[in-house]
Amino acid sequence: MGVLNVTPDSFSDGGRFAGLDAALAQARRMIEAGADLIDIGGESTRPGATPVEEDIELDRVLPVIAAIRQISDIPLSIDTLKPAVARAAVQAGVVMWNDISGLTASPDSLPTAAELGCPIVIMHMKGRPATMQDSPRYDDPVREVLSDLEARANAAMSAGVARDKIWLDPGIGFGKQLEHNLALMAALDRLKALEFPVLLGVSRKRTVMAIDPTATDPNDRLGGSLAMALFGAAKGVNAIRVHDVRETVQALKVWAALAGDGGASPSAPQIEARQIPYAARAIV
Ligand code: HH2
Repeated sequence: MGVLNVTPDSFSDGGRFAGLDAALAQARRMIEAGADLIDIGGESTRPGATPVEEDIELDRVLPVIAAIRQISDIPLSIDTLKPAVARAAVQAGVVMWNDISGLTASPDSLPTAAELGCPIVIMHMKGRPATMQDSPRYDDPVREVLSDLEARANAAMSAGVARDKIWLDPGIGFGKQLEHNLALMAALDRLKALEFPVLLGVSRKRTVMAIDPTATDPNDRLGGSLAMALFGAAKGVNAIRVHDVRETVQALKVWAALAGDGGASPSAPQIEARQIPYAARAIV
């Protein structure tokens, strides 16, 4: 899943793709680089971000959706907290709703998800972007995140969302410190065991800087992002949300070739890694 932020203030690429031409050119690059899905966002959710008004968000994302629909049939997802934005995006041709609040941001979120009938990413977030990194605490991060995600999936199904439309995402960096993120990465196979497809977003995140303090610039976090992406693939995640599509696709291809052709018989997670592109296509 390639990230297309049409925002002035996203943490790693804010302002770079805010204009229509730049956004379209970036979409083209990601498609050529092998993205299976493009996630369009019109509101930054970086730590400390302030929310944007609905009409501003719509003005940012709808022209970009329309322009991409003119040049490609690549599946698109909309990264939004707002049910009205999700609905307008789906009417414009988007096929997936990526909601970092796990359908908790508005009382309309659950009924809208059921009404739209498209795949939904339910991500775990503790708190809200403005304050989520103000010393988040967990007694047992893995148990708490998994049980929250399971509860949100159950709430979605009770509201009428079909089970096979639900994706889960541990929300790396959303109300979590380094030790929480590392514990969740190590437990991705336990998340997979809930039997929903899993999306992982680790690209250029502060977790990399927490391990390599020299990587203060998000654009200097590619090595760490690739390490986390491959680690997630080894644990069987079904899609990986990334800014650097070409580099990530290359890393996954080389790793899958090594896993498949290296002599030893591939383990179950390695076989799943080779199916990542197909998994995303099949479910969308
Ligand atoms: N991370 C970001 C935004 N949306 N959605 C999902 N499902 N999972 C994630 O990990 C995730 C997400 C943050 O990254 P980015 O979009 O690059 O930054 P910003 O929120 O500043 O626009």
